[in-house]
Formats: sequence, C-alpha cells, structure tokens
Amino acid sequence: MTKSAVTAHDCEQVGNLTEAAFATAMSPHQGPTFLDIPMDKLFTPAPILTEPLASITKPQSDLTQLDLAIDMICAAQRPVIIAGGDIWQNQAELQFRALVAQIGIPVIVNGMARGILNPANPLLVTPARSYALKNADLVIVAGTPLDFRLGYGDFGDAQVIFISDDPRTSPLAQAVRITGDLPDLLSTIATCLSKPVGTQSWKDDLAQRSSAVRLSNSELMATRQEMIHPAQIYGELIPRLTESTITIGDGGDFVSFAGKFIEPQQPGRWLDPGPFGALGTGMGYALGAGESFPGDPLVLLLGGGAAGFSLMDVDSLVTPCSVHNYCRQ
Ligand SMILES: Cc1ncc(C[n+]2csc(CCOP(=O)(O)OP(=O)(O)O)c2C)c(N)n1
Repeated sequence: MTKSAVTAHDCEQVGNLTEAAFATAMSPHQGPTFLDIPMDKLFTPAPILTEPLASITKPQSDLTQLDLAIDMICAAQRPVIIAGGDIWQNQAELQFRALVAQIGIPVIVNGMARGILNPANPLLVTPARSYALKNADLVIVAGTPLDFRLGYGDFGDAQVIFISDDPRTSPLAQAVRITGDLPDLLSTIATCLSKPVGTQSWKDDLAQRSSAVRLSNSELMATRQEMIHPAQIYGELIPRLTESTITIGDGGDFVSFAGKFIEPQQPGRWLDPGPFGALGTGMGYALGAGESFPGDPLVLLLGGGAAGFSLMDVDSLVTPCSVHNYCRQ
C-alpha cells in the first residue's frame, strides 16, 4: 500500500531515511511512504547530516506520440477529458484550466482534482460522467492511472489519450501516451492546438444532462423523510461549505453519496478512502489537512463502520496540540 516501508535500526540512519522517504514519496508517481523509527532510536543523539540528501526524481519525458495525439484531438467530435488527482499533486491546475478554456473541452474530475473547475462552469460535466464516457469518441485521461476505476482504459469505440507523469502505469491499457512533467505537458499540448475542439451540440448535450442531474440531486437533498436519507444530510451540509472547506469522507455508501452531491470549489479540498476504499483513513486525513491548512474549515464525514476503525484517533487530533502547548509552557 506504500511506495516503501523501512525501519531505522540505527539512529544515524534516521536523517537519511527520512530524506529518502520524502524523496520517494514526491517522485513520480507520487504516493505515500512508511518510515518506522523506534522510540529508543529517536531519542539517541546522532551526528548532524552533512552528506548530499536524496533527491526527487524528475518524470521521464516521452513526446513521441504527441503529434498523433494532437491529430486525434483536432479530429474528435465528442471529446472529453478526465482530470485526476495528479494534476493537483503536480501543481498543474493553472495549465489544466488554461488548456480547457482554450479548447473548450468537457471535463470530468476525480479524486483530488475535484474542484479544479468551478461547479458553475458548463464544461464541468462530472454529473453526466457515465453518459459522457459511453458516448465520447475521444477520452483524454490526465493525471490518473488507467486502472480498474477507468476500465483499464477501455472506453468502447472511443480513442484514448493518456497524459501522465509516470510511463510505468497501467501496462494493460491501450492508449496513445504522452508522459513527463504534467504542467509542461499540458502547456505543450495547448501550444499545439489553436481552436476549440468537439462539436457544440456535444458540449450542450453534456451541459444539459449535468444540469438535469444537479437539479434532481437538489430535489432529493431537499426531501424530508422520517427515515433519514443520506441526501438529506448533504442538503444540510452543502450550504455550510465555503470555498476553502476541506471535506473528508470515510465510509461506504454514505460517502459515495457525498461524492455525487458535493462539488468542491477548489482542488485538493476533497479526500476519500481512494481507489482501495480503505476505511479508517478519515481521522489521519483530518489531522494532516488541519496541519496543512490551519484555520480552514474542515468537515469529516464518517460512516458508522468507518468510525469504528478510527474513533480512538480523536485523541491524536487533540494530543499534538496539548504536547505543543506543554512544550511552550
Ligand atoms: C479497511 C477496510 N475494511 C473493510 C472494508 C470493506 N467495506 C467497504 S464499505 C464497508 C462498510 C462501511 O460502513 P460505514 O462506514 O458505516 O458506511 P456505510 O456504507 O454504511 O455508509 C466495508 C466494511 C473496507 N473498505 N476497508
């Protein structure tokens, strides 16, 4: 589940191993690493590091299929682009938004890319996702692996372009691939395209279907029943969310409803148990998000089962503050 898992058996290794763990986590494809430091090693004095530190690997660039991809994009009648969390993690949001605005391509978002376009933007067609993916003639997948969630890149008759920071992902998938640094790749693609892509009727169709889904969602959220429907909870929550609220979902069905109803207004502000659906992540996410964005509103939604995995971690949400305050005294 992590890119590396290491124990520091010697206190002199702690510095190097910490640097190496961060470098591995930040190298493409980005992901968590695990470093275990036994208590006795943590409190043992060690010399300060002077050696060169581990460095973050740059993504390997491969543009051999760029021209082919550009021809496919220009020829497409019904294109759609899926933006994944790596767009946000690789800080490519500006380039992504610029590309979308320039070529007017409908967008579906997933993971931490949710919020990359404002929900009021007619090009954001996530609510019509299934229809869009079933009827598109070109699917561009940017910043998310072509794994089981995307049918390993099988979108029926549609052609597929895969834009990634990691050439190693999803060998199963059949797609035209462009790999490298995501901000650079998106800018390069934008410079190769001069006019809007796809037909207006396709874009109107997706925008109308998305509005219809949003409307029926809001009706459901406004319904009041004796037995509480999850939609009712989101109907109460959504008006309370601000542009900077971080919403964390940890659970099963309850959270999949949240994914349908909540459309964040900024990327990186939505966290869920991810592709493996591992319950129990919510409290840890809340701790990390609270540390990363101090002062920003944070909502943690726990299913009953998920809460059973991690309610004790409420203590961890409080203890670091107590320790900090104690040290300051
Ligand atoms: C660590 C872990 N164990 C088991 C599962 C399998 N699983 C998926 S959803 C679910 C039930 C979750 O219940 P709850 O948090 O109450 O949410 P609900 O689906 O009831 O809304 C379980 C056990 C999982 N995803 N992760």
